[in-house]
Amino acid sequence: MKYSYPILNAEMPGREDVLRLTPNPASKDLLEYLHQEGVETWLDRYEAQQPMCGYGLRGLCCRMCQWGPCRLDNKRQRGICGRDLSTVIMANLVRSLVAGLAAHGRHAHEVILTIMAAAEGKANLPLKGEERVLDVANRLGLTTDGRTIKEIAREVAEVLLEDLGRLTMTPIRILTAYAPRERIETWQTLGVLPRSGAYEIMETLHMTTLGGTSDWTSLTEQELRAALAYCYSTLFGSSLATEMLFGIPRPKVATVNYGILKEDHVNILIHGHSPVMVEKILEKIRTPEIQELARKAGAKGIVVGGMCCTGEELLARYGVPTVTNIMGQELALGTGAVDTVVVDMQCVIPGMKIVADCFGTQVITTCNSNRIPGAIHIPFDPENPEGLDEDALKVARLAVEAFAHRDRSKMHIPRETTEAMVGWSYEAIVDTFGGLKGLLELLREGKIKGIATVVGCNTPKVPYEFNHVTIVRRLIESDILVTTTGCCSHALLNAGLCSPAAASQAGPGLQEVCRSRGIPPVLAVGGCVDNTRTLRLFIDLAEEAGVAMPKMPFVFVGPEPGNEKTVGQGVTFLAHGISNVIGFPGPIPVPLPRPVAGAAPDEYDRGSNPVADFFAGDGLYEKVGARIYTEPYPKLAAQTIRMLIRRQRLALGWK
Ligand code: BF8
Repeated sequence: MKYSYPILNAEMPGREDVLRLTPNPASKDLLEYLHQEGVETWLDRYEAQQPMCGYGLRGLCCRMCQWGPCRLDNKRQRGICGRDLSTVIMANLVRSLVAGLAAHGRHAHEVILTIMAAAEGKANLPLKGEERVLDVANRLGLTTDGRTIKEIAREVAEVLLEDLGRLTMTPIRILTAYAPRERIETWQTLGVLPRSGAYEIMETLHMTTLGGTSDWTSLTEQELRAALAYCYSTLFGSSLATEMLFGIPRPKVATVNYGILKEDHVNILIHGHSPVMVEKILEKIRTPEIQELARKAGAKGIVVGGMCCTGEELLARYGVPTVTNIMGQELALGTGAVDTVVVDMQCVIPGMKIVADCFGTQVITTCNSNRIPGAIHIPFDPENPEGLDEDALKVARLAVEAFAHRDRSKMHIPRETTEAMVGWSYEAIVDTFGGLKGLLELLREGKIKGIATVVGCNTPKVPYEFNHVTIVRRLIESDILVTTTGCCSHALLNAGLCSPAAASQAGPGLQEVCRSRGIPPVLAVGGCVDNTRTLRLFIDLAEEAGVAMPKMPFVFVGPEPGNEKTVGQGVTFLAHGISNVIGFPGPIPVPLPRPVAGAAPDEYDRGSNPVADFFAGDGLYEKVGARIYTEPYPKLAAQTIRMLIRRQRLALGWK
């Protein structure tokens, strides 16, 4: 590895490391091609940022007022206002968690308002997820008899909206409806039950501004409180609302990877997180009018490909092929074969537009929160949804018309395509195993040793997608079933690990389980907000086993942490008693072992700081029964996960 960071006890890759280790040949091919062509990507900008700031890397820079910025270290243990080191680290952490909460919250808000518009007949959208509407209504104790599905959906949407924005101390109703009793009691004892997503954002910013709390432990409590708001108001809010609108996904076979793009077809990429407008755009693309328009433009057909979480929504529901994730978005456009990219909200990096401009790719933005200079803007507004059909048709027309302007001399499409079985909603997983009892039995008898949910973003701090794929290969070899979402799932989909054929790479127990059911050892459950599907599975399996969640053989793994949204995912699972294994040190100083002066040469002080000790030692563990393990080397990370699962099984008396 090219860049050594002794302060983190870790290294970061250089260009050669990325090209050598990135597992998808298509990514390597495009990274090399774009470099040769002089097209700038994240890899160039990442190298230009080296060496990175040691204060920022460890969360030691305080920028929460205009007295500073203050950089803290062993010599300067307080900022100008007197704020101490641990308070600065925790304030930075909890602020990034609520930034992620805000992002998922805005996503949930759009989908919930769309349900209201659909229920009131303002938007031409059928409520395809009747099963989910009734299920959530029943859990909330709402009256369903004698009411239309639209009336019930409207009332459920009102509850979801209130959970997002309530300011009074009424517990989040979705939390009360879905969280296990044992956990609710734990959170009540800890005093970390949240009010709503919006309230916890306000309270976090309030607590951490100049002259706010100087007790870092109160920020660890706020971290848990905000994570629970993040989980039950924004993740559940987005995931359940999307299922109410568009239905619960079911397993299906699809083809993914860069090779789905075709030279002689119109190629349209959809990108972002909220699937509302793209559902309509997809509907329009499939109409005879738009298909005919493509033929007239000289195309043999239309390919729609997905990126990031919007891509995963369409993949799960309709088998629409996906191409790549956040760090692949520039590469996908670098094929020179994309006529239009339609983006909604989040994880759309500005670098994408730079590459789009190099290849003449048309960019269409559809969300007022995510504007890009030079893009065509056709926004969806759920409070004024009447124009949705017309706008979606406009986008479809523009996307197809762009085919005529493509510069064919610049096309470079890798040939790789990969088969995958997708659509693993909570219900699909449970049904596949013949109910919770069936899956629990496989866990008890050890054919499946444990379940790891391996999720999250990419980061340039590890070789692109290398940690995701290496860890998961090792886990399935050890009979650990994997669920996945987000950018990680794109890496695993493209690596073939979500195909039933990947059963051959699994250990004997998992292999038998997969082969007898015709399923893959890695289940792609959807976009990041659909981590709720795995969480519900963990909750219900623990309940079925009659065991508290922290005792179950489950692990949360984030091999390539990147976005602020990822912080809340990890803390959500921690709050439920599920330990985290993280693939690169987060913004907390890493305790570094040092020889003890005057002692024997093999005697080391293991090093410590209060915040790292809290998360990785006993502080958090004593509160919720889980801790964070950080391991940047993926084979060692897999070993840690296996060790955690083995320990849990031994304690449960499962062989
Ligand atoms: O929500 S995994 S980079 S795409 S934040 Fe973004 Fe991270 Fe990718 Fe979807 Ni999730």
